[in-house]
Amino acid sequence: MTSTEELRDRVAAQLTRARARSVALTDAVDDDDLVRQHSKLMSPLVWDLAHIGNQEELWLVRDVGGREPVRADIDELYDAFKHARAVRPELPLLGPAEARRYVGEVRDKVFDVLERVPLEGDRLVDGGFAFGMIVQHEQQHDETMLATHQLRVGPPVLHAPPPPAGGPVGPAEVLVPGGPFTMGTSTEAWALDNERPAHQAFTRPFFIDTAPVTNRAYAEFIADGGYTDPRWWSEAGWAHARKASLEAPRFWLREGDRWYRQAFGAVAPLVDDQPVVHVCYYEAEAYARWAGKRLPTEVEWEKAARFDPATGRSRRYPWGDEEPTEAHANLGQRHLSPAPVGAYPAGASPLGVHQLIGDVWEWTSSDFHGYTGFEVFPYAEYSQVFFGSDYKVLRGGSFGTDPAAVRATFRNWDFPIRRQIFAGFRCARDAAPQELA
Ligand code: AVJ
Ligand code: FE
Repeated sequence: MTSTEELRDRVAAQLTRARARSVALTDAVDDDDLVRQHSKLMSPLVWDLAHIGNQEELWLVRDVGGREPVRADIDELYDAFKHARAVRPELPLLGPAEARRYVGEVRDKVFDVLERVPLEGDRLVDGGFAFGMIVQHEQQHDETMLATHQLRVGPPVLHAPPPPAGGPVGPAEVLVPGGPFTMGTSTEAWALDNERPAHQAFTRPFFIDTAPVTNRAYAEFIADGGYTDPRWWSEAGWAHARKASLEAPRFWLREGDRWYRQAFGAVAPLVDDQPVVHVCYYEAEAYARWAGKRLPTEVEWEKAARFDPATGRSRRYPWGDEEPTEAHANLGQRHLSPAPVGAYPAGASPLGVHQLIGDVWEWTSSDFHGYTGFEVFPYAEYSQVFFGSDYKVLRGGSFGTDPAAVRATFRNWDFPIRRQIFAGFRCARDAAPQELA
C-alpha cells in the first residue's frame, strides 16, 4: 500500500518529467519555427504547448481543483474538435512567450491543487487518475511534437545517443497457444477508459513473429516489386497506394541501389536490422500478405504481450509487472530511432516475443471499438467518438512514447493511411493442425 504522500510525490515527478520533455521539444527551435506549420497533418508546436496547458487547466485546475479559470477565453482555440490541424496556424494563438507563461501559471496552480485534494474516494482522483490522465496527455502530445520534428525541414536540432546494439531473438516466430486469457484491465490505476474493463478473450493457436519487421526485410518486399503488385494489397490499400503514389516507407530515399533514411534533419544509410518505421496500415498489410502471413489482431497482440502460459495470468508488461526500465524497452525519446532487433532481451515476453513495447507502434488488423462493458470515463472525446471502422488499433508504443503513456493494455489508433506516426508492425499467421504439438 503506497501512502498518499508517496503518490503525490510520484504524480509531481511525472508532471515535472513530462514538462521537461515539452520544454526540450519546444526550446529546440526558434520562435518562427514554433508558430510555423511543418505539415498540414500537424499543429504548429506552439499550439500543442498551449493545448497541453489548457487540458491541464480544464481537468486539474477547474474540475479537480474547483478553482477559477486561468484563461477561459482561450478554451475554444485549444479545443481539438473545434479546429482541424490544417487551419490552426491561422488562429489567433498565444505566441511562444505567452504560451510558455500560460503553461507555467497553470502548472503552479496544479501543484497547489495536488497538495490539497484527497487522492482517493472520488473516481476522478482515485489513485491520482486525473493527474495520470493529464501526464499521459502531455506525453502523448510530446510524441506528436516529436513527429512534427521528424516532418520539419532543416538541420538537426534534437540529439540523443544511438540505441543499443541488436542481438539474437531465437526462432523467427513462436506459437501462442489457443484458449482464453485476460485482456484489458480493471485494476491499473492510470489505465484509460478504452483499456477497461478486464475481460476474458479467446484466440485460436497462432504464430507471431518474435521481432518487428526490419528495414532489411521490408526492402526485400520493395525489391520484389511489392508496391507494383496488386496481389499483396487489399482493395482499399491498393487504391490508396496508387492515389498517393506510395513506393517505399515515408522518409526513405533511394540513391542508386542503396536506401537512405531521413530522420530529424539528417540523412543516413538505412540500418538493416532496425524495425521499419513510418509505414501505413495498408503497407503493413501488403507486406504481411507478400510474406505469406497476416497482421495480428489486437487480441492476439495483447495475448502475445501479456499471457504467461506457466501461470495463466496476464502481466502488465511482457517482462512482468515492473515498470519499464532502460533495459526493458526503447521508450521515452532516449534514442531518436527504433533499436535493432534483439536489443532488449530483458524485455521479452514469457513466450519469447521481443520488443513488443517501445521501438515502433505496431499496426494490428483490428478496428478501434470499446470492449464489452466499456464506459466513457471521464469524457467521450478521449476514445468513444473514435470507435468504428475508420481507425485501426496500434499497440506497444514507440521510441517516442514515454513509459508513463504505454503499457501492454494501452490502445492507440489512427487512420490506416497515416505514416507520420512512429509505426511499424510484426506479422502473425494461423497455426496449421499439424503444427500443434
Ligand atoms: C491516443 C494518440 C490517438 O493524439 O490523437 C491527445 C491522444 N487525445 N489529445 C491523439 C490524445 C487528446 C490521441 N491518440
Ligand atoms: Fe490533446
